[in-house]
Amino acid sequence: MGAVELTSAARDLTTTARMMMQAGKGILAMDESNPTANRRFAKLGIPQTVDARRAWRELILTTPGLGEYISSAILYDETIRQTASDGRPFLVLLAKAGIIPGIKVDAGTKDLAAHPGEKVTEGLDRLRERLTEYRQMGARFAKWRAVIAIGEGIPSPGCLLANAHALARYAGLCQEVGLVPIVEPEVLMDGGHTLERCAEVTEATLHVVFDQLHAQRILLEGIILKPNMVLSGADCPVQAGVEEVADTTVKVLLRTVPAAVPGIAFLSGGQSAEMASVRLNAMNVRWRDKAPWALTFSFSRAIQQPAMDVWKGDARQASAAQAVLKQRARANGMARGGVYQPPS
Ligand code: 5MM
Repeated sequence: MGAVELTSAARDLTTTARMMMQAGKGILAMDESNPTANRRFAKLGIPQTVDARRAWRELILTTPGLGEYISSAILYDETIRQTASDGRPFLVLLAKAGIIPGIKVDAGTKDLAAHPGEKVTEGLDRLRERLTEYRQMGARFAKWRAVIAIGEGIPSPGCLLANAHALARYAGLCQEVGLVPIVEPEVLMDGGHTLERCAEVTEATLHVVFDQLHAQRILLEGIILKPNMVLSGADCPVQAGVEEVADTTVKVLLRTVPAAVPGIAFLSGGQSAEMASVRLNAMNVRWRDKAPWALTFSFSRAIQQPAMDVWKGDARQASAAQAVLKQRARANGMARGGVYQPPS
């Protein structure tokens, strides 16, 4: 067990984590790797180029008032080094908006040997050096995503352990250099499984993750957890209602996530933007007084997609797209406080 009194380095981590979890705000994930960003562009006929990716990220970062609802933004290696068309570095735009910069540092998923249908996230090689560089550039936190699929006989214990161990090793290296690790074990919503099966797998996953975080001596006060919501599989014929999703998700988290963790910031995982907001709102309405941690968002698609559908790579649509982006950020900021009113 770590010392109960925090060192000053540990206090810095906890301060950053608490700032990321401030009331009425959440985290914007804009850390899509190039293949993912290109895939989303291709669907809308947007050129899959560095310039188009830069223009999209500039549109996001110059959205007026974004910092009213966004505490922090997760960047990608290409993005953290980019500048706006007027020459200002993206990191300067973020500072101007009062948004804390962070960086995705995993190197993506690969097939896990001897485990058909399962993945393991790579990226531990040279991670210490990469984290040090990002810290020097101004990043204050990092993100690593593990992916757990639900299927016949999966996830296996070997897959859960391999992914949780990597998450914990990453978290330790982050805290060593003063970066708050966002720990993201994503149980995928793909498949025909029930809500109960998702709850069972999410609970098993989080148990192993926190066991490994403990084994690697991670300061829990200095991490943010980024889990999936507990949902019916996308192809399940019976889709759980909003309150059932909210209650099941929080009950699973209460069983697995220590109260020392300052905040939980959900991924959207392919839900519609509106459902992601409504479900987060329900969690805060129903559990705000009982949950020991902040419950907020760290959405990518559920914030960006409606705006990208308006933009479609056309500069003339930039202002309209920014208005939609701000609307989604505001909806989620409200949901963070349990005061979101969906449009009637
Ligand atoms: C699950 O993906 C994360 C949250 O995004 P959604 O809210 O859209 O589910 C997201 O941060 C993701 O980890 C990044 O976009 C990076 O993904 P790739 O697949 O490009 O590594």
